[in-house]
Amino acid sequence: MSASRPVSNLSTALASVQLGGHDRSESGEAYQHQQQTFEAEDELHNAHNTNFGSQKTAPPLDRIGHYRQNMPDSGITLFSHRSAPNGFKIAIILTELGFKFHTVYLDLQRQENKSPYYVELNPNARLPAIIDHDNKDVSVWESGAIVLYLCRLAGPQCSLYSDDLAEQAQIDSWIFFQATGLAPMIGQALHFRYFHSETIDSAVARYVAEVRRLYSVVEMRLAEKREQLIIEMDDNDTFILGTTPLSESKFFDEPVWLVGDHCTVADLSFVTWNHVVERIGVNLQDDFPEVYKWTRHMMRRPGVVRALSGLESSDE
Ligand SMILES: N[C@@H](CCC(=O)N[C@@H](CS)C(=O)NCC(=O)O)C(=O)O
Repeated sequence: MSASRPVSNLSTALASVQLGGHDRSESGEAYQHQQQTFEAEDELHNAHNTNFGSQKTAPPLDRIGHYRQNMPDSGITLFSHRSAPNGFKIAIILTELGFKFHTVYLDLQRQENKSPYYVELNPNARLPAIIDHDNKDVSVWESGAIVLYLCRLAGPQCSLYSDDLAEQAQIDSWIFFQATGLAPMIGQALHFRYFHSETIDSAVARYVAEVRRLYSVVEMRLAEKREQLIIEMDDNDTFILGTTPLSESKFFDEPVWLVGDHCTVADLSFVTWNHVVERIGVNLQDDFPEVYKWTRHMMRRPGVVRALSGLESSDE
């Protein structure tokens, strides 16, 4: 690990990342072709023991295969990418919960996510995925599922979850909303704005409008939580709810959270995505002021700062 320079550059590096599908590469054909053009690991055709079911001949050993032969015997491995919001989302949760983990950054230009050794871990060939070395090297994929796995792993007292079933259900709802609603829409908006082969204004407009609609759902929730906080806490005689602007309450800038009265994985799952929406023309400060304040509060947390710097253990 080299601890001297930040490797996270979420908003600027996104320009070089393909967020969409990859046509013929989905079949693995392009991956194979690509690997032949890179000389780096071609000599590593040695015997190896990674399990490929009934397949008699294991695929040529690439960087991921090699890593899997030499894995740590404790802690967690996170497979990520330097500009993947979903990968840093998991780094944040791992860091906040105090798990020991090691990050392997995949090279998407080299289609390392299509490596058979990676697809065996994550059949969807996307990032992130984790391996839990303290639990029979089980692999978990889909960022929402990873978040929930980590909460369970942390135990009933998990500081970022809840021990109340009703609150758990609410936290899970926001996690699913973020992973299956918001993130894919931002991904599509970025794709049509920056990467699509032709300019289709109506597609950009459609996805940006949907992102705005989804952020308004979050804004509404946080605004309700703020109103509730002010009603409960502001005993100032000069503050009259419904008459005095909320901005005059001393609780106007206090942190409020999606569920309950403390920060949970429901909130933290949004941080990295809130970072990139500026690139599709969504200005959180102007258009979604509660979302903006909420993001700023989360960005001040030491665990978030550390995870976003990418300076925890990595393979470089
Ligand atoms: N629903 C998945 C989405 C995963 C996903 O699309 N990840 C992006 C990075 S944020 C990726 O792997 N992109 C590479 C590619 O599309 O080839 C999750 O939440 O884990």
